[in-house]
Amino acid sequence: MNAWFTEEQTRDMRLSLRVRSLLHRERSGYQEIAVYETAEVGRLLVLDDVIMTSERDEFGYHEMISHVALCTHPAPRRVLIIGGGDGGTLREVARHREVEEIHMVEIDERVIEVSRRFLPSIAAAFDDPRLRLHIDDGIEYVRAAAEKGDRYDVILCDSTDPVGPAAGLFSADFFRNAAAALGEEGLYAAQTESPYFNRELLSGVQRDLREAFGRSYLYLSAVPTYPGGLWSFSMGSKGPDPTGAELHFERVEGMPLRFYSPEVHRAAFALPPFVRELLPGEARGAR
Ligand code: AG3
Repeated sequence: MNAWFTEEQTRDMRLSLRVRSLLHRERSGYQEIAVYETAEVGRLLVLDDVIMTSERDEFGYHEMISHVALCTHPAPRRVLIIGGGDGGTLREVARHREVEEIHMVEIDERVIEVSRRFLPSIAAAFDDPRLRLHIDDGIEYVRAAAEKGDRYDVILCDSTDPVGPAAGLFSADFFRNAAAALGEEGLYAAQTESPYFNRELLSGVQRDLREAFGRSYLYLSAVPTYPGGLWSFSMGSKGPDPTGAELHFERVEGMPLRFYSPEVHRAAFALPPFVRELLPGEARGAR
């Protein structure tokens, strides 16, 4: 069969995957949702022609967006996931027994339904009794949580690219609300795109996180189906230092992880100079 799915990753660069079959396609109230069976990366979830996740490489993303913060916070009991409708981040958070409540706010219920049906290995924890699912706009949800004086320990932002409705999830205003919705030792971690192709976004996010939280960090992972393959995550912290000495790696002992490990946690913060220069001025020399 000679059918291909192609993502236009930048105006001048494309990634194509050979498609064995189209498993599902629908238009929800928010976007077009498609699931392909591909030859190279297994099942592939696509929203508006942009790759969200694949069975083959999702672990480098979901393990790294979750366990870095969850092994850094001194006692992560209440966790909020923003977006993440495929359930991969939820699956990783749910592995943590010290987590007591998992709130997830996803704008498009159909992404959850489609993922549960076609990506069962990723959407594996939607029946966890600790889960409180909110079908809502994450930006509004966090604003309301900040006003109510909610106190999460960790907030994870598993968003789409910073275009359309997700753009606000990368704004200084949103970071201030996230900081206000976190407890004293609160940690915020978000996917922040490619250090090759989204440089201005990334340095802006770092600057704004530092302003909202006091501390910001940048770390890297590998996701071959995303533009450039090298992928960044940014963290805002009200206290705990993910590069410091007080980490809680015993929490992941025995988990069947394929990307995250204590060594990888530490190594992920080692930044090539072309990435380090995206950090706010005073942080550049420090690491
Ligand atoms: N969130 C999407 C990351 C952005 C991918 N960008 C792209 N392909 N242009 C991942 C959702 C996984 N839970």
